[in-house]
Amino acid sequence: MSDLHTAWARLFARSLAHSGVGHAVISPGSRSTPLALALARVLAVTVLHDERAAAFFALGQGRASGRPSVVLATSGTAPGHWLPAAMEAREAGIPLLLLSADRPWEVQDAQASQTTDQTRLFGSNARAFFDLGVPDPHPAALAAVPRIAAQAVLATRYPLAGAVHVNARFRKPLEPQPSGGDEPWRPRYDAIAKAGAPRLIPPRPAPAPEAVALLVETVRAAPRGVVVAGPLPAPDAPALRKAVARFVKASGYVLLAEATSQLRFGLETRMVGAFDALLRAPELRAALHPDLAIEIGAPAVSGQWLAWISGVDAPARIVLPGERPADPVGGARAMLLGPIAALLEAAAAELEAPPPASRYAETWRTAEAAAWTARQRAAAGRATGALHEHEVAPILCAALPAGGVLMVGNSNPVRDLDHDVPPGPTPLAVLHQRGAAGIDGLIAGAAGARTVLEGPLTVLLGDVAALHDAGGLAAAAAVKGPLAIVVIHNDGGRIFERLPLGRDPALAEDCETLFVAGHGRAFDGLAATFGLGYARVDTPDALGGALNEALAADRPMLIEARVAAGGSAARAALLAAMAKAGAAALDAPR
Ligand SMILES: Cc1ncc(C[n+]2csc(CCOP(=O)(O)OP(=O)(O)O)c2C)c(N)n1
Repeated sequence: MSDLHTAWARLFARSLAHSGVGHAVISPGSRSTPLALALARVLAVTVLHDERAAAFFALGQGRASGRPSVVLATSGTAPGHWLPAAMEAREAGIPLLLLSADRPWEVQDAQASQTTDQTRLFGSNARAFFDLGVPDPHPAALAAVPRIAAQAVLATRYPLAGAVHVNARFRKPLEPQPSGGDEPWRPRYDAIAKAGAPRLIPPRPAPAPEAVALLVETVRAAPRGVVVAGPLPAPDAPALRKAVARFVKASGYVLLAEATSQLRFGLETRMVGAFDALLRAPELRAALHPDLAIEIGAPAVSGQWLAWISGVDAPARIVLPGERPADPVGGARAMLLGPIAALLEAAAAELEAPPPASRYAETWRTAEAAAWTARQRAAAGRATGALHEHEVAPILCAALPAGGVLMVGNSNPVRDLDHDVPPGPTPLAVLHQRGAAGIDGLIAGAAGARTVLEGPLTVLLGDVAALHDAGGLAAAAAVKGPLAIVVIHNDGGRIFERLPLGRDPALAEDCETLFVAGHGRAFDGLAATFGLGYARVDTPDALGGALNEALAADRPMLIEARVAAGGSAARAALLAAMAKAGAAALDAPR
């Protein structure tokens, strides 16, 4: 009797732990038995049946920590549910390790139960694929196990971050066996296991001198400039904040920071948060036209910015996208790849003395101040006592404790944050799912993030996104609070009302039935099924109260924020008021 499969799985699991993996998310199944038992002995484990939610949960852990978690599932359709998380991991550059158990080669293509082709299941959505084969006592095979584990972990981050797939085959018996002394491979195995996994150290990317030179030269020739910060990873925040503050000071540029950039909150610098509103006014576009725009991170969420840079009056642009190219509208003068913070630091060092405060920066500042004042006034004028969609994000940000973390869902919530919450001095880490901009897996992702964070976490998402991730509520139920799941319930996908489609009266009915698709559902039953705290609120005060409760609770709580109808019209009016006030401020004597 030999217990090779147990030893093999333990060696692999221990090697993952040596290589920096801290968490495993396991979806129960038989074929994965040796790996489940092995992972549970060395890693912090969460068990989730829904493999789709499990992968998003692990993705959320990687998004918040920058370290890959391993997801384990049995053979058959189970690993197929990982695809959306793998796609997001690739597009957002988040490390994720997908470990599928499989049946041995001899039963492939033979109609064996729960058996299908799992090799390279994720195609280009996996950064790498490793076939671990069937446990094999050959010394070379044993020695390869720790190396493959270390290499798979490395591949989640280098050369480009994303999901990595490892397929591991097992023959029965799958359970541990009493070893009856028939294990000639054991001494060699023990030596290999004792040595641990090899350390694989990737090169550290440094900015290319010619990239720094180009940046410095271009900035010197372009005194009126902006830095536009789109989505950036939360774990990079400290280095980014320092570098951007230094660069903005040295260049005299204005920082246009979206909430997902990690720069909008907690950075005392020349900052503008209302640019998506301001760029709606043609006279502001003219007055604020820069000599140069430096884009950092993923492409901005702002529709107005994207429209401006793809139009005939597009500003000259240089893109610092990080490790992968990013210029979907085209036309950038240069793309400087590599570490954004280091590039900006190096350029700032060469730009030397800060230029005197420019008229250009002052124009932005004036328009910014006028826009937020106008928004506040217009919002106050709309207050009715009921809860309005545009009130949710400000109430939420006000309730977050210092050092709080906010995860923001796609569709309107990510835009609400930019439209409703001005930049401020309190630091706030913002987790986001902007890689492939799906509305899927957001609750599961937030639950995963909660397990690797110290403080409370709040996730803000729409009602359709919340229903889409109903399976994610099981993930929420698997973690401790405080985790506030705030669902903006406007009964359907209201973002579609704000698209040209939604503004065409001839398509009004189609928009409602085919796109908004109101459902009239409530969340109390779902919350009860999963044992989550629950509150339904429909006033600003009640929302504030529920948030305070959720942020102090030891279990996750779902807050169903019922907002008044007409949120899309209100949004249009608020943005128009901001743009109008910004434009009027240009003419006012200064
Ligand atoms: C996985 C996935 N399916 C579909 C979409 C397309 N989509 C974008 S927004 C949206 C509606 C979202 O509605 P909700 O979450 O209620 O937010 P709201 O639009 O009301 O802000 C849909 C279906 C998507 N982005 N991702």
